[in-house]
Amino acid sequence: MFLPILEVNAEDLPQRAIVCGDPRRAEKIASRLTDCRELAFSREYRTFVGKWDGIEVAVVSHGVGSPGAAVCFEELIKGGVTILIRVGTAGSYSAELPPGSLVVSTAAAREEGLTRQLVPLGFPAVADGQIAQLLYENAAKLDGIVKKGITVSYDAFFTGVEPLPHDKYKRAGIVAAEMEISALYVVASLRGARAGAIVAIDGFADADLAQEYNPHKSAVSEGVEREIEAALATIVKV
Ligand code: R1X
Repeated sequence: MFLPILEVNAEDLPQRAIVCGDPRRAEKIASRLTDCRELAFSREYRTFVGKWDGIEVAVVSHGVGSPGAAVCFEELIKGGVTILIRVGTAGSYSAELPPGSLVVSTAAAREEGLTRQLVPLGFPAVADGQIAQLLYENAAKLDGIVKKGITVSYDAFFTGVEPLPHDKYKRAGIVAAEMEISALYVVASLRGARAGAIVAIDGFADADLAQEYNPHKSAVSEGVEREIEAALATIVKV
C-alpha cells in the first residue's frame, strides 16, 4: 500500500515510530540509528527507518500543528505502525520547569480544532500508560528535571485578540502547552494504536513568566538530546 501524503510504501514501515515536528530533528534522531535510510521527504513529512538495539524503528517529522500532524499519524497507522512516541518541545506553565526540563504527557487538554471534528469533546486524549511510565523512568535516569503530567494542545502559537486560557489551565494543574499531543492521543485511540509523548521545555507559555521566545538555547538542545535518548530506550521496550 502506498501512503500518498507521506509518499512511503507501507511495506517499508516498521511497527514502531518516533515522531517529531521538525524535519531536521527527525534527521538528528535518525542519525543515531544503525542501518538507517531515508524513505521520503514530502512536504513537512520526512521519513527514515533504521534500527535501535536491533529493533526496527521509523523516525518521521509531522510539522507544526494538529491537522498536519494528524495526517502523518493517520497514514503511519494505516501503514501498520502501532506504537508512536512524540519527541517535541513545549512551553512551561511553571518556574519549576525552566527551559531544558522534560515533561512526559500523560494526557492532553483538547484546545485544538482538529480532534473535535473526529470525536466529541468528552472523549479523552490520553497516553498509553506503559509508554508514559517507561518514558518517565528512562528520562529520570538522565540529568535534569523530569515531570509527568497533563499538557494542553492549542492551535494558536501567536495570540491574536482573544487570550488563550493559559491561566485556567495553569490553575487546573496543567504543566505545559504545545500543539500536537492531543491529536496524537485521539488519533491513536480511535485507530487502535498506542502513543506517548515527551517534550523538552523551550520557554514559558505562562504570561507571568513569558520572555521573548528563543528556543535556540543550549539548555533546550541538551533537553532535546535527553528526550531523544529516553524515547529510543522506551520504544524498543514496548
Ligand atoms: O508543539 C509546538 C509546535 O510544534 C512546539 O513547538 C512548535 C512551535 O514552535
